[in-house]
Amino acid sequence: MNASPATNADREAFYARIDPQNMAPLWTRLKSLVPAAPTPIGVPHQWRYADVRPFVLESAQHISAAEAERRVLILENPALRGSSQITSSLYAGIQLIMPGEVAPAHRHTQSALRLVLEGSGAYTAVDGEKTIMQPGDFVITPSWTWHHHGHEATGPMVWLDGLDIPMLAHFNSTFREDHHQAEANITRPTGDSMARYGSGLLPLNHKSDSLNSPVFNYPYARTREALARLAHAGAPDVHQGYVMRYVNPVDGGWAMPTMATTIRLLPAGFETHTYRSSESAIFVCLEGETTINVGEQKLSLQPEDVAVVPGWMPYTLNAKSESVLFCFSDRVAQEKLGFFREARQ
Ligand code: GTQ
Repeated sequence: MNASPATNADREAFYARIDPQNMAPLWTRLKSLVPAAPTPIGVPHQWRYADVRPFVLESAQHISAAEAERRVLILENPALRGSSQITSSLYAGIQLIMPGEVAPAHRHTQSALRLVLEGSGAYTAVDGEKTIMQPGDFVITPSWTWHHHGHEATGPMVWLDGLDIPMLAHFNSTFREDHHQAEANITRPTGDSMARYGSGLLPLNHKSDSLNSPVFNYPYARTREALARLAHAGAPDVHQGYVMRYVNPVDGGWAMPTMATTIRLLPAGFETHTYRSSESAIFVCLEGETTINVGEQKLSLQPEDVAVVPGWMPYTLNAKSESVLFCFSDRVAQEKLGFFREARQ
C-alpha cells in the first residue's frame, strides 16, 4: 500500500518549486548517497613496464627535466581518463631523469612517494638531505618539504611516483611554491637520517612535529633481507602472503600520513584466499611473476609492472614464481578517519 499522500506529479512539482532555492530532496538520492557498500570507482588495470618503458625513455627527446619541472607520464585509470587519477584518491606517474639533469626544487602540500623501477645513482633531495636511489628503494617526500631530483651517475633513472593529489583536491587544500634556486640547499650529509632514525635507534629526547617517518629512504636491500628472513621463519598470511608495512620508527605508525605502503613476498605457487578492503591499492611487481585475479580480469605482473585494484573489489594473488610486490594505498587516511574496512573469505 502506498501511504504517501502525494502523487508523483505533486512531488515533481514540489521539487521544481524548491529548485530555485538550491534545494533538493534527499529521499530520491539517499540510497546512492549512502549506499550499503562502495561502488568501485575506476577499474582494475595493469601497465606492463615493457610496454610503457619505450615511451618513458622517449619523453627525454621531447622535453628536459628542467623545462618539464617533473618529466612524468601519468598513469590514468582507464575509467577515469582526463582526471590524472589512478584511483578515486590517488595519483601515480612514471618519472624519468637523465644524467646531468636537475628537476628543480619546489614544495607542495601533496605528499609523494617514489618507488625506484630502473637505474641507479640519481638522488632526490628532501628537506636539505640527499639520498641516492637504487631499484626497489621506497622514498618519501613529506607534505610541504622542499625537494628536487638530480642525476650525477650514468643511464636513465626511472621511478614510480605516488601522490595523494586527488585526496587533497577533494579538500581543496593544495598549495605549491617554487624555490628560488633549482637546487635547494643541502644542510645535512647523505645518510644522516638513516643513521639517526633507521638503525633501530633514536637520538635520546628526539621530538618530531612531522607526521612522516624521519627515515625518508627505505633501501630495498634491507627490505628484501627482512622479507627473506620473515619467509624463512614462519607461515605466510593466507590472504596476503608475507607482508610487512613500512613504519615510522618514532611512533610505530605508517611511514606517511595519507598513503599506506607495504611490501610482500609470495612463495612460488602460493595462492591467497579472497580478500577485499575499502582501500584502493596500487601494486608494483619488484620480483617474480604474480597474477592478480580481480573481477573478470587476470593481471599478470612481471618485474616493474604496475597494477591498480579499486577499493572493495575482491581479489586473489597467485604467484607463479617467488614474487615481491610493493603496494601503496589510501588505507592510512581511511584508518585515521575511522572508516577503513576489510573482508576475508
Ligand atoms: O616529483 O615533485 O609525479 O610534484 C607529480 C607532481 C612528481 C615531484 C609527480 C610532483 C612530482
